[in-house]
Amino acid sequence: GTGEVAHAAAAFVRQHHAEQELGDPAARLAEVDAELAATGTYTHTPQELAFGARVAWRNANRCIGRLYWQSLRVRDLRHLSTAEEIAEACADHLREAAPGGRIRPLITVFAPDRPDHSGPRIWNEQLIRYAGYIQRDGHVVGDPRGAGLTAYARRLGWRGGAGSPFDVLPLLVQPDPRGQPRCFDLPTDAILEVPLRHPEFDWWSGLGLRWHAVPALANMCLEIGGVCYGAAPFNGWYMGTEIGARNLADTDRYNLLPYLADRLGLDTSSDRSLWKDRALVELNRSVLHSFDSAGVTMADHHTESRRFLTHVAREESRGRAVGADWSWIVPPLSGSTTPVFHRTYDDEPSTPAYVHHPDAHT
Ligand code: HEM
Ligand code: NRG
Repeated sequence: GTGEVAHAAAAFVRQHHAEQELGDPAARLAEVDAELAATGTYTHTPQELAFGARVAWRNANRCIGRLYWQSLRVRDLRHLSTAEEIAEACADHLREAAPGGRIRPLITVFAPDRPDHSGPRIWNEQLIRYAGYIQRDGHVVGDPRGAGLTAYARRLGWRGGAGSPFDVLPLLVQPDPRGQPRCFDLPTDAILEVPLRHPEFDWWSGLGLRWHAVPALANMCLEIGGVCYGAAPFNGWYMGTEIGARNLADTDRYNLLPYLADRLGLDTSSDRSLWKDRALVELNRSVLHSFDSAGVTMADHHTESRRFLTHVAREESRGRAVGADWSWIVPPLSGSTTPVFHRTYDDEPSTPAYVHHPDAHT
C-alpha cells in the first residue's frame, strides 16, 4: 500500500543523502511526500536512479562481480513507451555495453510501475539467449532453457529461427500490462558472439560451439525506495565458468561433457576415470582462450574470487557489511581452489535490490 511505499521512499532518500553526503534530506523528503500524496508514487531524480541502481548491484548477494559496483553506467530511458522504442533501446544497450569487445557494466532503465498502471516488461531472461527446439523424440536442439520462450515466440508468429543450436531468440517486449508482448529480432550488429576454439586441439573449432559475449539479465525488477522498475536490463562481463561449467555442461542445458569426453578419447565407462572432470577443464580452457583471442572481456574464477574478497574488505572498511549467498558465490568448478570457498557469509537481503518477479509466460 501507499504507507509501505512512503516508508521505503523515506528510507531510500535518507540513505542517498547520507552516503552521498548531500546534507539535510528534509526538503527532498517533503517533496517526495507531497508527490506521494498527490499521485500515489514519486519520481526519482536521475541522481537517485543511478545511486539506486548501483546500490542494488552492491546488494546482489548472489553476485561475485561486485567490486566495481560504483562504476555501473546508467541509461535513463524512463520516458520511452512503445515496444519499438524499447526494443531499439535494448539493441543500443548491447552496442554500448561492448564497444570493440571491451565490456563495461551498464543498465538501461525503462518506465517504472505506477499504482494504476504497471510499466513495460521484457519477457526474455537475457537480451541475448539461444532458442531451444523440442524434437518429436523429446531431444532439444539448442538451449533447453530457451525452449519455453521459443515456443511462445513461435505462437506470436516468430519464424526467424534457422533451427541451429545457437539461434538468438527475438526480444519479447510487453509495453504495458494489458497488451500481449511483441516480437523483435535483434539486429545482427548488436549481437557479439565468440566461436570456441582450444589452445591445443585444432579440431575443437570444428565443433561449431559458440557463446554470446554479453550477459544482460532482462527480467529482474530493479526496486528502489518502494518503486519497481520492471524493465531494467543490466550487464557486466562473463566469468568463464558460467558458460564452461554450466551453460554448455549442465545435463539440462547443452550437456556437452559426454560428447567432448568421447572426442578427447577419455574412458567414459566409469565415473572414477574422472572423465567429466577432465572434459570440464578442457571446455573451460576453451572458453577463456576463445574470449581472450577474440578480445572480449571475460573473468576467470580465480581472479574474480580474489576481487570479491577485496570488495568485502573494502566495504567493511567503509562500515558496510557484505551479504552473500555461498552457494552462488562459490564457482561451479574447482570451488575449493578459490578463496571464496573457505569462509561463510551472511545472506541478509537489503534494498535497493534486483528481484525476480513471477514469470509472465509460464
Ligand atoms: C549473479 C558475475 C556484473 C547483478 C552473478 C553470477 C555471477 C556474476 C558469476 C552468478 C550467476 C549464476 O550462477 O548463474 C558477475 C561479473 C560481473 C557482474 C563477473 C562483471 C562486472 C553484474 C552487474 C549487475 C549484477 C553489472 C547489476 C547491475 C547480479 C545479480 C545476480 C548476479 C542480480 C543474481 C542473478 C539471479 O538471481 O539470477 N553475477 N556479475 N552483476 N549478478 Fe553479477
Ligand atoms: N549465469 C548466467 C548469467 C548470470 C549473471 N552473470 C553475470 N552478470 N556475469 C549466464 O548467462 O550464464 N552480469 O551482469 O555480468
